[in-house]
Amino acid sequence: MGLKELAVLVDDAAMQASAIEQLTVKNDFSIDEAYEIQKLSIDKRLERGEELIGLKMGFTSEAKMVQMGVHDMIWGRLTSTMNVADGGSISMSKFIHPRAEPEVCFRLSKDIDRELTIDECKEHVDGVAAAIEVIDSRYENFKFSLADVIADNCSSSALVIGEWKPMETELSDLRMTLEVDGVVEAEGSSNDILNDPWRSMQAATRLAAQYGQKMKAGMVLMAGAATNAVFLKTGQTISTTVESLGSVSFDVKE
Ligand code: OOG
Ligand code: MG
Repeated sequence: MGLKELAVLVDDAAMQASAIEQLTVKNDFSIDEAYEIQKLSIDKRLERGEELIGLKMGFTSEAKMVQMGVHDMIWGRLTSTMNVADGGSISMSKFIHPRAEPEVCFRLSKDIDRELTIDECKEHVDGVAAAIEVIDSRYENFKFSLADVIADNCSSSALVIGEWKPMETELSDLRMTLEVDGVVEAEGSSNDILNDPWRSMQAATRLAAQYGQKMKAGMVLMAGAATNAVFLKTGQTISTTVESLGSVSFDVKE
């Protein structure tokens, strides 16, 4: 199958919330080709009127790499329909087997088109926030290879961003938790994200430049989960609390 046809398969699976076999079972493609499949599938969303609202980093913590058995950093794209208001809800019927994970999110204040140093990253951000990412692999049993997950836009399916805090907020060594109905189900530290979430932003600037993806002022960047991800069930309220950044939550509806 060609890259365009593979992009249609992952896009259809996401739109219909219906799991598919891993693409690499019957197709052989490189990591660069996997990123091309991702881009082509996102282009389909943009053609339908969605907007690119930011980028996300994945596998920036040991906990995530161990949980998913994948050992390389990945990046994906976030679109407007994935954005859920803090305190809002998602509807279970639009997902296959969603999981939630606690993250830190950056808001870009300037366009970026090259790899930045950490100090430069700080000059290109005007807000940081606690956030939750909902990931929903389009592959059966949430199982994939590195090439598969990249082609599937790194499982991105929804994000919830808390109140923006000043960019100067110290991000090192902050306790991060994911709560289900108020009970802590996963716990880590902001240092679990590449030892410093700013390093995730720096890696994003490098990877985006490498793949020709512009980062624009106003876009957001999800730094990656600090802990393993937790499966969602209808009726739950999911929240994340990041020390100094506060809490963010959403409800899981039918
Ligand atoms: C891939 C996405 C990983 C993160 O924060 O590490 C990710 C997956 O686990 O399905 O978003
Ligand atoms: Mg994530």
